[in-house]
Amino acid sequence: MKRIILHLDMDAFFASVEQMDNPQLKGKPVIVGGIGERGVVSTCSYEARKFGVHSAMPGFMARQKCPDAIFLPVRMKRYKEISNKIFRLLSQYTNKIEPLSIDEAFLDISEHGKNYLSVAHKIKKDILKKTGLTVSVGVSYNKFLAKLASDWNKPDGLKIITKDMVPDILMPLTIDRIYGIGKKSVQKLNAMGVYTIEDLSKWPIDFMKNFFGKQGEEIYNLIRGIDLREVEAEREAKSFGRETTFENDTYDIEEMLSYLKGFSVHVSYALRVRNLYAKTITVKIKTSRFATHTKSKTIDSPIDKSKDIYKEAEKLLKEINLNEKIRLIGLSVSNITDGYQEQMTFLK
Ligand code: TTP
Ligand code: MG
Repeated sequence: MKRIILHLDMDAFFASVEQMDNPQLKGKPVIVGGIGERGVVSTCSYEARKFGVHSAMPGFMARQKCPDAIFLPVRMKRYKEISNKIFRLLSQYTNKIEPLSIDEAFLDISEHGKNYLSVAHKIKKDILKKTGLTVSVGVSYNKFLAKLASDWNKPDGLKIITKDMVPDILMPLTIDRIYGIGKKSVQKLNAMGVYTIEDLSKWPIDFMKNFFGKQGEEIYNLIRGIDLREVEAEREAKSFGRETTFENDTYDIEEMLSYLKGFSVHVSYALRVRNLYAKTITVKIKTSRFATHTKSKTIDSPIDKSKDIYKEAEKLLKEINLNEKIRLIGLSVSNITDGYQEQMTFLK
């Protein structure tokens, strides 16, 4: 295969994190969300799925289906933390990562050539070792097939779809599995006697275009295993920052520092959700007479934690000669890297 695309999807993500954090919950039906009269289920452990519970089901229904289930509140912050950890770990394998959600991503690992299977195994092992969680991985030569593959034998799955497997895999699938065909189209097609990809594959391309409009050609290709969409890594940000103008011009260094502290938290968050690090920290001030001063520092090891960013910003501010009142203060970070590779080269 020329292009190697992985699709990763964590298994029962929120519920697995809860089971990980509280091992007594392992092997038990755990439902995250769905608490309260009007709550809906965010997700549930595979043990609860056996009873027919699933995401988006109203909590009262989930309780009827699985009375012994343990209901837990959603701890988003914790799931994000683990998600960040996973994305950071993935960035050790490639920087061609397209996050799709908190627990799902496409990776283009073509650069690893023939070793793709060992890379897929390694990623699974690595995630398990560092987070205690299992992931299902689909491997193929395009996005559509990779996503199909990751869903193939969940949980803890690893499925490869090669070109020669395509007709056998695709033909029997129901048309709702095709990316881009909505519920209404499925109903219409069913009414026309089209249920499977095999049924749809009998349509000539012009008929497809007529029925689906602009998307017709894309769907025509998809059901033949052709999908040229690239893995779109987030474009690299050049800098992140924040600034504010004081209500009253000030000499008060403590006030300025408290702003810098707030900005550090903001900037750190912006970096961490993107799994990025910064090497240059810049503090900017504007005086009451509108003179602008900036002071920057570039450090050796990239950082992303608010505490570290603040520490540098504090030093920078103290280095600026403040002989006038200040009307504006700002903090930014630049020289952005995806840190891990950088840090690894330091270790060599
Ligand atoms: P999914 O990957 O769709 O589900 P999952 O990881 O729980 O289970 P699977 O093994 O089938 O992949 O969604 C990821 C997380 O997103 C999920 O753990 C909880 C959250 N989520 C919701 O809060 N509401 C929803 O309706 C869905 C589908 C997911
Ligand atoms: Mg998942």
